Amino acid sequence: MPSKLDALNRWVEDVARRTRPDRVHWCDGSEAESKMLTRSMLESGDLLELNPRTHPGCHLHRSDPKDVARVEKVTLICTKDEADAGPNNHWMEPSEAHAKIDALFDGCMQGRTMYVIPYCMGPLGSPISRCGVEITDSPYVVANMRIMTRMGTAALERIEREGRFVKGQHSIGTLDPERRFIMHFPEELSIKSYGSGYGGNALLGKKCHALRIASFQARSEGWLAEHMLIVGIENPRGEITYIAAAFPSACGKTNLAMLIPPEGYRRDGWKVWTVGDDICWMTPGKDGRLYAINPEAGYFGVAPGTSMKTNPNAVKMLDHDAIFTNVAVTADNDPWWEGLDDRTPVKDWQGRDYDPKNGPAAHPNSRFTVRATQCPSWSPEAENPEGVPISAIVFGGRRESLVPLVFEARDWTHGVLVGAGMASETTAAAAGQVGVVRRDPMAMKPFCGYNYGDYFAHWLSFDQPNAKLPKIFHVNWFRKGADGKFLWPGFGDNLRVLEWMLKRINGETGATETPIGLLPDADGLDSDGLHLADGALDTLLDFDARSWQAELAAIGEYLDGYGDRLPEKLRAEQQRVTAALQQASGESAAPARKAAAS
Ligand code: GTP
Ligand code: SPV
Ligand code: MN
Repeated sequence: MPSKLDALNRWVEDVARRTRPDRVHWCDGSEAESKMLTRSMLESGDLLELNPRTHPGCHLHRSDPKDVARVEKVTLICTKDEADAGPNNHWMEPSEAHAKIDALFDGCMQGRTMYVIPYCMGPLGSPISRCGVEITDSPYVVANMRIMTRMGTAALERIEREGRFVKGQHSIGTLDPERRFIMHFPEELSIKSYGSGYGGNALLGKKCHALRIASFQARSEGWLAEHMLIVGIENPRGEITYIAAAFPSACGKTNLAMLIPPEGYRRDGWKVWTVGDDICWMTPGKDGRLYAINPEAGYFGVAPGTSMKTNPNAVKMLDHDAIFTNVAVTADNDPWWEGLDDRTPVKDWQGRDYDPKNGPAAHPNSRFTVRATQCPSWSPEAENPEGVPISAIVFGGRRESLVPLVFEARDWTHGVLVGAGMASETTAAAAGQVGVVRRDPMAMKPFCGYNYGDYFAHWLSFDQPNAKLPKIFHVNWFRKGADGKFLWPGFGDNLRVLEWMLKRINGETGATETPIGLLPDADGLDSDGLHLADGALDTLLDFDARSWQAELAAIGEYLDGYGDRLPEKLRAEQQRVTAALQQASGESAAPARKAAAS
């Protein structure tokens, strides 16, 4: 009798024929398998044991020094028609792409084991979840996929029932940056990645499947696959409101998802629940609201800057059963990174004796991999097959000037413009220059699997008569003062901003209308116990019509790049805001709000 696994078996045989591994291992996700893999990686040096007393079950992996982040210029979307990938993506014609990468895959697994990893993105019993199979020759990838996804026998059983899965083929190859490609074939629901063992390049369930392929599927099926955290905010009355937030890589998603309320708030009974820290799949429910699941089962988080002060939940979840990649180590063989504490490491991320002359001890994109359930604020709702209802969508980026701490979009269409016009300073999460402001609509620039023009139209299409859509906000934790320091304390104190959003959602507070959206009134934000510099709050909530005119012009020019794929409605919205700004700056030589230097 033909089985729904026939297609899978045939594909695995085809890949093995091409890559010629010594062995093929089907991963079952068991404890015994994990122990066996860890043992062999300790022998090969792929993993190093960390202090078993302070960090039982924790290991360090040092990646190749030229393989430490996502590489966008070799990340390709291979659609038949180049226009379907859009100017936001690097594109290659599918048959040319297959030929190029298949040549690299030829014989590349000789002497190695080929692992077959069946996985499920999302709770195993959720109708929103999707399965995939990753083939890889990296045991480190297997160990990470085991933490980051529901991997093994149960996923294989779901694949057998559904007969449907995303095919992901990966080899570390020779780790030569010149022979590296991360290719996506959304029309074939497949991924081919060669030449990198790092994060989003190699753990194919994450950015490749759950964002690039999934966003493409989501468009045709009427849902959204987004680069967003999902967090539940519990107020003193015990009501939990769920928020999804899109910030670009290394701009604060993990931190916001695990926030610990400031002391006064804790005393009053506020609590934060972590559903997800990086990816969110949202779909309209019968009641018209958007329901979200976190397709992942673990966190692949940025280490530097994580401390008992900034993110105590993260520090607490990292003292057992975690993988650390490219961090430094202390004399006690504890993992260490800049910002953790005031100890001095002995070895840097490359295993050299630590010398500040060589730069930071931990790589700026060094990361931890850990099971979601290890987080003290982990929400059991992360296993809810229906997902959680989303009451607010938050966009945000790193902007040292111009952009206020928080504002609210007037409606869904305006919110889509706010998301589409987002920009942020680049970070170490991707190879290339750091600190350059670039447009990063909905924090999806590196992850949207199709033309952004079509993507904006898809977002706009959710505005249906029966829909109960979330309110849309924009935040900026990263505004700096004249002294170059952040004006806002951030981290736990970000709850003050979330509280304002909740009040707006519940109609419990007014707001100041401006052409860019609704800003908190002077006394709108609870700043009790905050020790802000003189005038800091004014600057943080400052709106300067003239500077925003230039920003809207830049957004208009950027959107024009999508030509006739850009929805007319978004263009009209940009023009509406532009006209309002023109009027505002004409009306007042001195802007309505106190303008502080920024
Ligand atoms: P990816 O995993 O790359 O998608 O990143 P992310 O968006 O989850 O970013 P993460 O929360 O790991 O934060 C990245 C860096 O920003 C860390 O060094 C944090 O310490 C820092 N950071 C996070 N939140 C804040 C904040 O509210 N204020 C300031 N100043 N820094 C922050
Ligand atoms: C990001 O860069 O947004 C990450 C890390 O979350 S990676 O998995 O490498 O994409
Ligand atoms: Mn991310």
